[in-house]
Amino acid sequence: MRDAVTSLIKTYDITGRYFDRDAIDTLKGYFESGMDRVTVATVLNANAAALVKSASLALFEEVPELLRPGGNAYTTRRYAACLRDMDYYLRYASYAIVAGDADILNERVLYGLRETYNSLGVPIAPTVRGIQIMKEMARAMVAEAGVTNNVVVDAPFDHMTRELSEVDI
Ligand SMILES: CCC1=C(C)/C(=C/C2=NC(=C\c3[nH]c(/C=C4\NC(=O)[C@H](C)[C@H]4CC)c(C)c3CCC(=O)O)/C(CCC(=O)O)=C2C)NC1=O
Repeated sequence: MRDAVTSLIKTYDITGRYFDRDAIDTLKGYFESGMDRVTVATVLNANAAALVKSASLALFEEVPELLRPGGNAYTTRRYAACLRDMDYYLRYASYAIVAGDADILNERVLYGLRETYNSLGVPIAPTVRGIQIMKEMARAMVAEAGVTNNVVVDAPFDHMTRELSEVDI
């Protein structure tokens, strides 16, 4: 698992180079946004349960057939699995925000996920929509806490969206 700093070191070490201008700019950007990252993680931690709950309600309002017989979130067990997945996405997003790197998402969340979803018939499009709804709600919450650096908030949610949506070849 890598963060912004270890990723950069790895890149430069492979070619045996000292940090150049670009590397220094990357490091500066990471450290300058450091307090924002910590604030965002704090807000997400404190509001995780409420955020998952309201995001899932919004999702089921948009896609009500998920909860109907034949829908993938139908039955208490699958409903609970769906909310648990949303909570995974949020918790790992908070880690990735602090790390400033998507590596943890690739390694712990996304690896093999599409295959699992496909084999269980979990629909990807509404899952992605759920991730986007959490992003929008997270943005609003952190804005109230004074953080307007949307890039920091958006990055992990958008990364998961991109990777999950990728079409099978
Ligand atoms: C930490 C990394 C991690 C992730 C991401 C993860 C996801 C994950 N979600 C699963 C199932 C599931 N995921 C969903 C989710 C949904 N169904 C819907 O209709 C909605 C669109 C959506 C919620 C937004 C459901 C309903 C199941 C159960 C499917 C089934 O067993 O039939 C499963 C299959 C095993 C199980 O049921 O626990 C995995 C592995 N597990 C992990 O360890």
